[in-house]
Amino acid sequence: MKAMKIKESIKNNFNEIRKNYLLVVFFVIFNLINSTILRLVTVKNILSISPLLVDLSFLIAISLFSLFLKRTKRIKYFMAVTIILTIICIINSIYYHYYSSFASVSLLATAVFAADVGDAIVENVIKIVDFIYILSPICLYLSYRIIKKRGYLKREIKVEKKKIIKKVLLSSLCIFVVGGIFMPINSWARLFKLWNRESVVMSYGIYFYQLDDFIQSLTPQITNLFGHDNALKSVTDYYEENKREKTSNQFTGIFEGKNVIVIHAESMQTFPMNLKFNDQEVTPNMNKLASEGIFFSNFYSQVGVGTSSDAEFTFNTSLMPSTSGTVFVNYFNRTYVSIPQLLKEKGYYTYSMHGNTGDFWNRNTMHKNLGYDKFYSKDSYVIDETIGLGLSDKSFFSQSVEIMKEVKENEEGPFYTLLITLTNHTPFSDLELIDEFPTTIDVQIGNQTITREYLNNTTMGNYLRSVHYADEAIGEFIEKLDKEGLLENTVLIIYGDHDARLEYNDYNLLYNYDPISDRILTEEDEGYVTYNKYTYELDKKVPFIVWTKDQSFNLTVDTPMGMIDVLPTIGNMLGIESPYQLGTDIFSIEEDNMVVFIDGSFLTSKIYYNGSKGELYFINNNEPITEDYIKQHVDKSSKIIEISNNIISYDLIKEVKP
Ligand code: GP9
Ligand code: MN
Repeated sequence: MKAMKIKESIKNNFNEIRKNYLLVVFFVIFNLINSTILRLVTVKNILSISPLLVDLSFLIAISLFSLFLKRTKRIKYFMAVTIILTIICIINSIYYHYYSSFASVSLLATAVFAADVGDAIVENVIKIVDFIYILSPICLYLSYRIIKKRGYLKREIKVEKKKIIKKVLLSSLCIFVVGGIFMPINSWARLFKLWNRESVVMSYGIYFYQLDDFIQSLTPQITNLFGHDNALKSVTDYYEENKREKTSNQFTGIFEGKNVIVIHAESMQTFPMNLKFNDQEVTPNMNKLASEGIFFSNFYSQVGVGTSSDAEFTFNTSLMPSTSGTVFVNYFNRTYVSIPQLLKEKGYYTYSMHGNTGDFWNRNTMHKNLGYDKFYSKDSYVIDETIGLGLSDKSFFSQSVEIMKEVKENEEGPFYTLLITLTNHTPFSDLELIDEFPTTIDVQIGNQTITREYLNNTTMGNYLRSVHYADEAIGEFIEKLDKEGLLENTVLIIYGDHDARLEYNDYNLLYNYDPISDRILTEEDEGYVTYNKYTYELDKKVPFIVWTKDQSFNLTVDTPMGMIDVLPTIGNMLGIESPYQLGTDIFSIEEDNMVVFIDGSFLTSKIYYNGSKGELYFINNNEPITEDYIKQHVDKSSKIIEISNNIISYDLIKEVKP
């Protein structure tokens, strides 16, 4: 009997909606299609029920506001909301191609830089699929025209607003709760922490994610009101529980008092260092430095959406990038302890050089805050050769040597300088000034030698050609430094700032192209090189090299290492340390090291753990892994991100004295 009644009421409600709220139905359907397409092209979890239900409940809830408008006016409301939701889908679709994450309102402040990397975005990031979403407002409007023509909107219906509001809110809530049942346990925590944007969209859909992000983007202003005391306690306790003993090792103080030259190598990854084409190394100069110096071959940059600026920040402070916005733009006014400051206390003159505009990533302000005495940006250079984003590396380095000569003459004491390169930046398409670097492959078929195009004129081939140029520029730079005596009593440090944002298929082409059959091998083929989403992540390694003319080390360190470990590691060599450093001196590690990524993922020498999907990838199969090992590392990676975020968001270096 009860079932009959429920069935009857569903039928009546359904008829009422069909008769009186068809426009709402179209509004919900077309926006639901958009959010589903977005998940299809990004996190690819289109069959997941929870985000679909949460999106549905969100759309039903916001359709409620239309009730307060005359029926003939409602289309304006629905069109306005649909256009906003469509723009959210388009922005996130484009953003995901480049960052493999979702856009944040807190990044609006960095949108000003988009113009400078415009070509990179247009050529490399925007894809046709990003504009499918536009169909949604168009279809909604066409549907409106059809039902209007049928006289559907003429009849004014008497609604008991209170009753309808109750019904709509109740159904929206029920749908949300049902969606919640299908979510993983930790998805609720992730809604609040929001470092793992992918997993939030996978559970809650894009609309609820963006609402959550908007509320959280007010964090910098709000948290100082509410979360401060908890954050202060968590950071104080952390440094209490993790007191760093003074350790020393064979590298302690070995570079104390030496000049320091740091090269921030744009988009330089490690895998090209192992490649040769037609008997030519892609990176002969980096390879020489790596073989003579200390080469950290299992090194990751740990950047978030701040890319270059995140790399600089973590390199200099041994803190993680911010999970909401970027430090250089949103938290530039906080107090930090950084390498330039620490070296200045030891009498160094510290300066930075970069051929791009000084406002890019707010460097004019942030470099001062990091303790550089001077920042030479675009205005300090003659822009005599432009490639890609700006001044070419070869011209930048050549002009920088002149600046360095002048600084050496005029400034007392040792110097610390950072040079940020630019040419090797996505989309690697401005190549006319870059020498050819054929990535062809010869193959013997019968008594014929055939040259296959292989990577030529592909994204991977263009990237390797651009890397070869960047390596040549570094080689020329070192020669000039040596000629000017600027390598005497000097240590050279080179790091890749982040991966080049190449796609999975770019790597698969590199590893699985078969010149004999002139096609890409698949898992069924003999000779197939296993390439999956985890090897793709592990390939994002960047080089970290420490080299001096005064001494050969011939040392390769394959312990997993992150940018966060740089200050502790080179600080030990230079005789400096930050009381806030969250990383570890790699030469003081007894067993294994853990590299934490900004979305909660991490790797050790045994496993890679994907924080978004909660999945494990075994790097070292012969080592049994316990549940406890995983839990310990998951907790530790969350703690590192939480403490670093708290220090940055609440400006706690001013208050906490470890
Ligand atoms: C911009 C250059 C590149 O000046 O550092 O920045 P990125 O796009 O790599 O963050
Ligand atoms: Mn960069």
